[in-house]
Amino acid sequence: ALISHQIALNDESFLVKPCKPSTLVTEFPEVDLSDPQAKTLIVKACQHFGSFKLVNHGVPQELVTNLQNEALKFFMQPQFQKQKACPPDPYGYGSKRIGSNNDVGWLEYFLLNTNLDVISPKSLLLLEQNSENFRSAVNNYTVRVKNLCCEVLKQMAEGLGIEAKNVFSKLISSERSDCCLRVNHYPICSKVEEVKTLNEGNLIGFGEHTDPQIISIIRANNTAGLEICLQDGTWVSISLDHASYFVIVGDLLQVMTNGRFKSVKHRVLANLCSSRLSIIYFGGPSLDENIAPLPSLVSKEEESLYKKLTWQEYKNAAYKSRLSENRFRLFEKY
Ligand code: GA4
Repeated sequence: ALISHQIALNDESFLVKPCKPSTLVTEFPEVDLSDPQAKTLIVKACQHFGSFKLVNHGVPQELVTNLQNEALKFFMQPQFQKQKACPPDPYGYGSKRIGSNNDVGWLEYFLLNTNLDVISPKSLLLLEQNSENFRSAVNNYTVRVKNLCCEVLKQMAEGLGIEAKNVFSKLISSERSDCCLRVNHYPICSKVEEVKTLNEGNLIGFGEHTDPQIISIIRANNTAGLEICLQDGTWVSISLDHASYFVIVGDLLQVMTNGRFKSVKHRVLANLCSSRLSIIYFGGPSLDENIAPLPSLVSKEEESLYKKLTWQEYKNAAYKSRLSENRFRLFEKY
């Protein structure tokens, strides 16, 4: 069980951002990675929902539990300890503020580069500030989740009928790939009750956004909170058991598949009853990688929907934008 400390409310009720309630969808694509049909199901889910649940993924529970425990120990520390790697640049420790454009949320988090070849000073500081156990928990987990990420990306390529089945995965396994690990801690929010009884909707833990990278692989300790936006604009909550992953298509994958896969808008609601800890691995290419629709996915009759940008160009622009902004305009041709 999680023991959660409370983020002091004080005059910070500006964090309370009511939003429309969501519906619960029980039928959501779940892919068993060991199923021979997996690649077909993955492609269907990415076209339709931009996301899917993943079971039988082969990542040992112990690696996840270790990282969760180390992360909790980190978050339980007094504020001044955690703030050694604060403010986030975007790497390091952050609390209530997301990005650099005044987005706020009911959470605290840390964000690290996972590729030691291109690691940032703030990521290093955060690793050094913690124990050897913390570092090995982070390292052991990221090695495995990166492999999983590559496996999923290979199945996507196969499912799309692309001959070179490593077109996507090679971007992640490249020496200078820009991958990162984020651990979000959503403390219990006592304001939730108040807002609910006023019937104003819910409180935002992490506001709506799409992920700019290629792919995101999420694991959470708590079933409630995560929601995705369907193509018709309705929000549905995703119930995740502690052993499943949730995979999200990022902006770059939408571009590379020329719009076949949808980079899905998602958000997290704050919770009244229990705190939430989520671990997200973001698979991104190296900064100088050119991203454009794959030629094999643009048939003669079909037009390429997006122009070419390097990940660095897109990332810089994305990090200057507001969380909920539609960043695709940068890739659009007209
Ligand atoms: C969303 C996905 C990842 O968490 C993240 C986020 C980043 C941040 O927290 O600094 C961003 C957000 C994310 C997209 C738009 C910009 C950048 C906050 C923000 C307002 C680490 C990422 O890569 O992009």
